[in-house]
Amino acid sequence: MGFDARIIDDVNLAKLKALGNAHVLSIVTEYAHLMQPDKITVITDEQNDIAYVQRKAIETGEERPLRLEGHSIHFDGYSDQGRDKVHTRVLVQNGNKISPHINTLNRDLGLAELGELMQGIMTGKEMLVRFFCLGPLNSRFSIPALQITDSFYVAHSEDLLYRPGYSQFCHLQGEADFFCFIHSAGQLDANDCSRNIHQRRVYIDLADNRVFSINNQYAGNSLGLKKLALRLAIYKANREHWLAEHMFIMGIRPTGKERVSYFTGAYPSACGKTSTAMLPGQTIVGDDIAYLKVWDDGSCHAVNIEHGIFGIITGVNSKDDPLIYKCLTTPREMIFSNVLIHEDQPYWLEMGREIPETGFNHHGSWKNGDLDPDGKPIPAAHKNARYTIRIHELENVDEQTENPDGVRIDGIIYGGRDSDTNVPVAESLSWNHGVFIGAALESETTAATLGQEGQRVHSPMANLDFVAIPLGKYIRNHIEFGTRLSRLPRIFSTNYFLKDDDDRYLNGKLDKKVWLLWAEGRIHGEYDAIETPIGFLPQYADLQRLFRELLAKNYSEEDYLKQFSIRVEKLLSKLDRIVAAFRGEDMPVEFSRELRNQRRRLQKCRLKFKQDIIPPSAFH
Ligand code: OXD
Ligand code: MN
Repeated sequence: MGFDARIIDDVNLAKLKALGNAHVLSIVTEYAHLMQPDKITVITDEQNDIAYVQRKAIETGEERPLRLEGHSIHFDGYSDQGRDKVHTRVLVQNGNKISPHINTLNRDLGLAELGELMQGIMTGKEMLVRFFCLGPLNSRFSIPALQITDSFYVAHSEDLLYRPGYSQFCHLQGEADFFCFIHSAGQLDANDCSRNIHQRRVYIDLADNRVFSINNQYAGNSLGLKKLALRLAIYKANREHWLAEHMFIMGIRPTGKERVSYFTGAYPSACGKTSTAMLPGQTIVGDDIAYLKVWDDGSCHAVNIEHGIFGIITGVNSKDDPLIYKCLTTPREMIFSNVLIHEDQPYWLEMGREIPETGFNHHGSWKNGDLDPDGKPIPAAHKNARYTIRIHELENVDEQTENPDGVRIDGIIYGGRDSDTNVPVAESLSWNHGVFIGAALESETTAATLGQEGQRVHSPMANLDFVAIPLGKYIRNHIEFGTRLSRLPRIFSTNYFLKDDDDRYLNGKLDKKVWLLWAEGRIHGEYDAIETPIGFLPQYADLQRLFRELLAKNYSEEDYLKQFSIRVEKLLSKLDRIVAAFRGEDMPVEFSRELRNQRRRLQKCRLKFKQDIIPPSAFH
């Protein structure tokens, strides 16, 4: 199969050939034949090529310029506003099931269906061939990634979010060791949104390190390097004994001390990963996806595989998020998605400013009170509206962000959206207990995925949506990772979302700073803790001092008791749910042992104290 000279000119062909990689050539040829674009454009790491993508995103109408220089708006279709879990499937051979929780499809059937749906899907369009690097350049963590797309918005977003990788492909010396993503937004409607949403498909082909995504634009579905690459990486990491995680990475810097300790944290989508990594006084390495490896000295190192943020904009305001707010309101290259546009300016929910009564949004022309075809009020902006920026735009970006060796990780946090069970912060009793805590993570669903919000779901390591291997294997990989480390990071749990009986949050938005600095202090032996059935809890006096020093807040003993008492019945019911959630999975014995021990400890304390809610002081 060769190239049709009518769709690729000599300049573009030369750029492809210069890579000296027959695998790339054959993939591009194969999908050009299938999708039949009018034109193929190859984008290298050259500034001219990159600028072309940004310019065309505006010229084609997929993005529209806004008032401030460099700002643009992209709209996804009204029913393309979150990750589509139903139509995202892992292709498996011979109808194998990976896990009851993972949506699979027979590979032959899936590929055949794609073959039909993708036939001629790029007719009349330009096919972009792009090269990126997942992770810092020239790093042993990093994975080259090939992206084929007909969406200038997708290609432009990836410019902001990922490092350029044409040079990395040259270093491959002809090898096939790269990930490959093939995307088409399909036909577009009058608003330049994907028209054939009913044919939206995201199929993951582990056998070929390839993901297909068609008839969609929402970045969580369309951008290969984001959540699609995470699935391929989890599969690869499991075979190669490292970890690919849904985690932020941040530097925690206690005031008045000359040190920084790096933490990673896994929280489900829209549960505070970005706001944690952006806490005042700390530094951000990444806010969404990290690769973790056992380093030569036996410690754990991690890199951010991205170099940008695709952040939820709802609730971002000048008081709570001053650094992000400043970025969003000053000139720079960035993309808003699914906010309200009024007189060429963006408005979003809970931004701390009045929102106009009219404008243009993800539904089209909008005025307050408009209803959608289902009779539901159309909000001014979508709750899952986003901003896309380069991480280096932020003042608090950590100086190690591009270090090819990553940063040494001393703490790992697992956090969910849990209104009634877990304490705000606890340290695990051991590595395996920490893995158990991560594996048992539950969270209430949010607008980041399509479907009902507020449902409690189980999400091991906040990664369930992306795990493409049996859950038992995934958890075993975490347990074994610990056995290879001679310097183990400590593992913590957090819960920012605890509520009282009247449905009011028990904590303020910034209280997380206290939890994190306590955790950091624990690593340096600065705080004693109370050993309880669920882990080590902070002592009241330490928190009281931290609240005063960090937030100038008077933290009362009454608040401490409400927040840190052990809710035995709720914790036991959670264990029952976890048992049910892992039914049918081949779980490692270490996990079963931790579960059994946790249950025993809770039952013992129920017997001993004969009450359901036990204050931490009872364990002194
Ligand atoms: C994200 C997500 O956008 O996890 O990061 O949905
Ligand atoms: Mn995420």
